[in-house]
This record gives sequence, C-alpha cells and structure tokens, in this order.
Amino acid sequence: MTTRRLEDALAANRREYAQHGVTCLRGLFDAARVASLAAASRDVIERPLEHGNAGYMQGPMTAVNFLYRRPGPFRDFVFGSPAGEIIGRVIGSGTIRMYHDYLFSKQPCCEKVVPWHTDGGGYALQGEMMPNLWVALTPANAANGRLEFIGGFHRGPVARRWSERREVEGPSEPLLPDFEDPAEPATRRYPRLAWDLAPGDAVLFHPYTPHHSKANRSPTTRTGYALRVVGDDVRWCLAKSQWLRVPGFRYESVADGTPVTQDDFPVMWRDAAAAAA
Ligand SMILES: O=C(O)CCC(=O)C(=O)O
Repeated sequence: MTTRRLEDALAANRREYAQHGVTCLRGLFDAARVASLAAASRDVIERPLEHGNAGYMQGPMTAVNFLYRRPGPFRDFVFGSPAGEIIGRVIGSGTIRMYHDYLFSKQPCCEKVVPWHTDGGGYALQGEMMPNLWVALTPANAANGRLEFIGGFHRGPVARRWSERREVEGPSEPLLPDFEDPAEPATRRYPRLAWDLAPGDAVLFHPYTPHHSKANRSPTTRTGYALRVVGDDVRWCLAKSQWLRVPGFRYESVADGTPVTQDDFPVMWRDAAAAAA
C-alpha cells in the first residue's frame, strides 16, 4: 500500500485512538505472514523456552517475550511488515523503535484472567508514544478471552496507575479503579470497548489505557502477538518502575529524561519524508 493510501486508510483509526486510547485495525497485514506467525506461535506454545523468555504469567497461560530477538517469523514481522509504519502514522510519531514483544496464548478452558492494568505503569519510561499493538493470530472473541478496554480513561491523570501493583507494591501506590464494580464512578463514566478479531486483525492501544482479558471458556485456542514500541516523545524515567526489565540492557548507562536511542531498541520504522525535511 502506498504511503498516501495507508494514511487515508488510517484516518479513522487516528481519531479513534486519540479519543478512546485504543483502535481496531482490520486486515492490514499480509495473510501469508500472519499464517507464518500463527504456525510459529504453535511451536512457542509447545516449547516456550526454546523461543524466548518466560514472562511472569507463563504457566497458567503462554506468556513468552523477546521472540523477535531470534531469526524467524516474529523478527520478520517486526522489521519486515508495515507494523511500525502503521503504529507511527496512527500515534503521530516519526520514528518507531521496538521495546519488547510478547506472545500471549490461552488454551481452551484456560482459567487465567489477566487483571485490569495499564502497560505504561510498568515501564522505566515516560511519554505518551509507547503503545501496544496486539495482533490476533487466532480468532479472539468474548468467549475465548479477547482484550477489553476502558475507552478515554488514558486522558485523565488517574490512568497513570497500575492495578496489579496492589499485590506487589506498598499501599502508597495509587490504584486503578475496580472496573468490575458497577457502583464505581469510572465504570459508569467510561465506555468499555472490545472487538472480535480475525487472524491478522489487531488492536492498538495507548500505554495508559486500562485493559484486561478474561478466561478462555471456549473449545479453541486464543493467541495474540503483542508489540510494545517507543516513539518520539518517550524518555527514560528510572525512578518510575523497573518492573519490566529488558534482558541484557544496562539501565545504569542511561539518565532520566534522555531519549530511547540505544541499540537494544532497534528502529522498526522511520518516516523518510519527515527525516528528509
Ligand atoms: O493477551 C492477553 O490476554 C493479555 C495481553 C495484555 O494484557 C497486554 O498485551 O498488555
């Protein structure tokens, strides 16, 4: 697709992302590439540690990260698909760098509920341009644990909270509201958004958009490949959180307030027109 056509195709997504902090992207990735990712994901589910690192939810569900660091379909997708350009054009960033990836899979009858959280709260980074592109590799729907979002919440200061910390941090850490409580004002105020996805469809969401996924109560597997990326306005903020540590990265080598330009975070896409201007 030409840049002009892609820009046009994404106009509604840009508006939706700005308003709700999440947008659904349908059919933008090559079907053969998605099929190759889906096949690779089945290998990861069988032998997770041969492909990447175990995330903290690995076990009750498949949660394996840094797959893109090894040659193969995940790396090819990160650097050879239009994912970086699509993200950059929706969020308005001239450069998109890889921060980390995650394969998340729930087998049939997987009871694991991923609780409400925001991704940005767990990074040693500050800024708005560090979204998550979650690409469906199987159908994802209400029965098998699709992602659900709290629309518009990212625009309020309270969104800089991270619910899962209630278990691991002290009581001084502010909490996300309990979106499961119908009496909670935020539950009434903000819309709950979710889309059924076909393989190759994706949701792109802001780092401070609360999201969760329920158990898989269906007979089919639900798998998604999540890319967490950084754009132009992102800066190191070591004081904030080092909950998600990037393996091999020397955190002591960076200073708060400096941009993320280190080789550990390779460029996925750069807007050639903006760079030439
Ligand atoms: O795939 C899931 O169920 C959870 C994904 C998620 O929470 C994330 O990518 O941040």
